[in-house]
Parts: sequence; C-alpha cells; structure tokens
Amino acid sequence: HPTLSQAFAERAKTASHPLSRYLLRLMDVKASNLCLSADVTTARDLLALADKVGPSIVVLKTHYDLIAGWDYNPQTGTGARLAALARKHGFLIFEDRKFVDIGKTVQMQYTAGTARIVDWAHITNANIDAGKDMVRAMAEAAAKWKARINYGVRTSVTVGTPESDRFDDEGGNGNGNGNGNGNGNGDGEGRKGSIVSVTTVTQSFEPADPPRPHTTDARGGAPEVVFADMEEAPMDRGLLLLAQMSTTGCLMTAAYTQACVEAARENRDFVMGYVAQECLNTAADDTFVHMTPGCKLPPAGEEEHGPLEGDGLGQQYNTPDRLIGVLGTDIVIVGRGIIAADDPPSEAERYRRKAWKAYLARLE
Ligand code: 5BU
Repeated sequence: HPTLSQAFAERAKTASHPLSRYLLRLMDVKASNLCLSADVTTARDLLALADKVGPSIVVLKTHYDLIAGWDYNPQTGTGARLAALARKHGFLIFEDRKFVDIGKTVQMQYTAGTARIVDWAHITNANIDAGKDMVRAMAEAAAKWKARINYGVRTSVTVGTPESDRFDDEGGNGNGNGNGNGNGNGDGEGRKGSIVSVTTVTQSFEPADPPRPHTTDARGGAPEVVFADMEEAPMDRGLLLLAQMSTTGCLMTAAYTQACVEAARENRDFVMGYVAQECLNTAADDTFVHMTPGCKLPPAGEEEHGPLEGDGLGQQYNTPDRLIGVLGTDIVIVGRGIIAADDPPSEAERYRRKAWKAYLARLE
C-alpha cells in the first residue's frame, strides 16, 4: 500500500482525520513513532513517568482504571495534569479504554461519569463486536463535546418541555466568560413550542486540548520543548478501532478485522486508524494510522535469537523492526520494555531510535 513507502510528513498532508495530520507531523518533527504504555500503579508515578519520557514519545497510552489515586477533578486532577504535560512535551494522550457496549452507553461512558475521558484523552479505542453503530455514537458524542468546547459556554435552551435541552450553536460568544447571548429568540430549525427558559453555563473546566508546542502553556508556563515549525493543533478527538490484538489465541477473526476496516472508512472524520498487528490500509484512499502493542527489544547488546518470549499470560512480543519494517504498522506501543528498565528515559530513547530506524528503512 502507498502509505507504507510514504514519509509521515507526506501522509500528514493527506490523512483524513485532523488529529492524524497533526500526529504524523509531530512524528516527523520529533523523529519518533513511539508510544509509551504508561502502566504504572499510581497517579504520582504516571505523571513523573510522562514528564521524564515525554521528549521521546508522540503518544502516551493510559489505562486510567489501573491507576491508584487518580484524581477526577476536571481542572486540577490527573487528566488535566497529563494534558498539561502533553502540551509541554508535545504528545497525544491515548486512553486504552476498549469501549464495547450499545451506542447510548458508550456515549455516556466516554463523556460523563467520573473519568470524563473525552476531556483529557485525545484518542481512545473501541472494540466493535457490538456492531459498528457504536462508532457513530461515539463520533456524535465527540462532535457534541467539541461544539461545546469551541463555544466556550454551554447554553441550554428549554423549549416547551424540560427534556428538549440542546446545545445552541449561536448561544456562546466563544470567550467562555459566561455571558454568551443565548438570548432566546434564535429559533432552531423545526423547533416546536415556545422557549420557556435559557440558561447559559460557563465552561467549567479547561479542556485537554492537543499540544501547542510553539505557544505558551495554557496554564502560564513556558513550554520546555519548542517545535518552532509546528502548526497549532486542531481541537479534535479521535478513535482507534481495535482490529487485531497482540495476544495468543486472540479470537478476533479476519471477518471482524475487515468489519473494522469498513467501519473506519465510514467514519473517516472520527476514526484515525487502528490498534492492529499489521497494516490494514488497502484501498488507495486509506490514510489510517496503525498503532501496535506487543513490542519489545532484546536487552541492549544482545543478539536477537528467533522470536521474543511472551509474558506467560498471553502477551506476545515483536521487535520494532518486524512491526514497522515487515508488518507495516506506524507506531509501536511499549509498556514493560521501557517501564521495567533501570533507566526508563534512556530505554525509551533506545526504542525510539530503533523504531525510527525501522521506519526510515521502510522508506528506502
Ligand atoms: P507491555 O507491557 O508492553 O506488554 O504492555 C502492553 C500494553 O498494551 C498494555 O497496556 C496492554 O493493555 C495493551 N495492549 C496489548 O498489549 N495488546 C493489545 O492487543 C492491545 C492493548 Br489492544
């Protein structure tokens, strides 16, 4: 497929999803196609690790539900602090939540509840065993979230009955100062009944927007890493479809994987790509990004002898060379390979160099 021999910088120009375009550009600028799977057990360790390894990675993958002491405060909590680190170092946050349920439930799990994943994770993923409508449901939830963020204020216009609460696009003046003029006379199309109340609520949290490496940190601090030639990132959310897993005896069939490809093509403005073990771009206009877990290097200085050992609990490993160079994926996801090392930041650099070399070799 053309994406295999195309430079990330080139793909950044044509990818269908704005966040993919941003990510591919970030990869080019940071010379990194490495994602750290930050599977540590406490919020303190997570933030410290993100800060130390941030310069080497383009994506930080989380499992918020295995972190003890996750602080759910939307302004000062763990999500918001991770988002600030993402802006400081220039990486995207990927919550490996593996959503799978009916559309209505995943909408609520994604945007509400305690974790409010959509607020701080630029990317999340879904298993589409329950059917592809749920992808559309998540896309809709993300679009609503984005509209609300962009206008800075949420205006509820209650028309006739209290249930008909809606987001009014005309309502906010965009500066989030809470006096958005949802003035109650802008009749929406097809709206029935009379307006009984208009409530304007100031945006109550700072959204975890994608990194803006060349600007001042939104919380006032100067960014430590400056990518002078990065454009401002779009304010978007993206989904990866769980097309293939890295485990032994994985039950995902070729038909399931193909259904993921179809669902991705039908939702190009929300689906960025896949978590997969090989390149799934087959149509000429497929511009999806592939992220791949189950990645490990043999210890530094040791020769590679055949296949790498798994973890004894179903996880299987491949080298960056094989995943990027032979199987044609784009970003390698590494957890214990980096976290369990004596010096995680320098081990992350070793993985970054190897994965980047494999990518450069693929271009030749
Ligand atoms: P490891 O320590 O590099 O084995 O961690 C791999 C991470 O990727 C871990 O967080 C898993 O939950 C995650 N993962 C995976 O290993 N395999 C998959 O197919 C998917 C996710 Br999807």
